[in-house]
Amino acid sequence: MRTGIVIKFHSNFVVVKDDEEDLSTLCTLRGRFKLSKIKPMVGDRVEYITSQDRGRIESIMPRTSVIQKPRVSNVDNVVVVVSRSKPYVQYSMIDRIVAGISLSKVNVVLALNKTDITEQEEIEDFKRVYAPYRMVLMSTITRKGLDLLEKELEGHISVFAGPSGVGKSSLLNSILSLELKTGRVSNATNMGRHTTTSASLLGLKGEGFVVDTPGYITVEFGEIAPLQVQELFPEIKAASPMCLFDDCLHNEEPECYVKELVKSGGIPQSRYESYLNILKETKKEW
Ligand SMILES: Nc1nc2c(ncn2[C@@H]2O[C@H](COP(=O)(O)OP(=O)(O)OP(=O)(O)O)[C@@H](O)[C@H]2O)c(=O)[nH]1
Ligand SMILES: [Mg+2]
Ligand SMILES: [Zn+2]
Repeated sequence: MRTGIVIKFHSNFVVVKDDEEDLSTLCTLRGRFKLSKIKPMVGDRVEYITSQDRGRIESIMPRTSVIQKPRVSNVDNVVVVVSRSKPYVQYSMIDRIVAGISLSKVNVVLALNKTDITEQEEIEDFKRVYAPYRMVLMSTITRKGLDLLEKELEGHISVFAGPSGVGKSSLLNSILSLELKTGRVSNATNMGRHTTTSASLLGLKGEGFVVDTPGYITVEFGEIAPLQVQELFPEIKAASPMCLFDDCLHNEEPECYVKELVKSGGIPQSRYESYLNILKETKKEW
């Protein structure tokens, strides 16, 4: 039995990239899968068998995560691409995207792109505000930071997300052109392109994959309880044990350590405001 990962769909087949060899195989599903409601997804880790040059998926391993747009399983990283120049992406928007992703328990990497056209002060402020996060300062034009980003992607399945115009497609191309420069072309690519609505995984130089379709993150925070919102803001969560009340929402409560930190500059004002805005959205429901 071989093990591999579903990298895309091709007609009625599932394309599985082998874990051990540089080999991609068109696979069908074992009969019982078709009867059950289980459908493989891009990103699935599978066991499969081969005969001649075709394969058959025997089992799908439990999924560690599932994201919906694009629909991919086992995503480790969401790289949130943003810029603070053309377009100037507001912190409130960045906070919303990052908090939304944190709900699904996948790891966030913040990529500040377009540093070639961004004021140094702006870059420094970004570093201060988002210090709790893994972060790459980069430019697809000068290629600054691309090596660091590639390190973050190594050995993982990653998807790019972020507002329009920040450079998600440019970034994908930059990384893939690096791949082409090293002369490595995956077998799956040789099967030719076909139009498809589903995402596919592109193999990186080393271990790891990126999803070919950038994600669009829209989130409803009405689903979560007020006390859960701080789980989405690591610096607020970290300060909360010092508040007077165990269930402090860091809003109207007295002797709130979070509010003290905001006053003294230990927690950025913008982060706190984003926290309060999301908190308000949860309130009606609970
Ligand atoms: N100065 C500068 N421009 C960049 C950089 N990266 C991308 N751009 C430019 O920004 C514009 C938008 O880039 P895209 O890659 O299309 O952005 P996107 O995030 O894919 O946008 P959508 O597909 O609309 O979501 C293009 O004109 C790019 O050439 C960068 O690092 N520096
Ligand atoms: Mg794009
Ligand atoms: Zn508090």
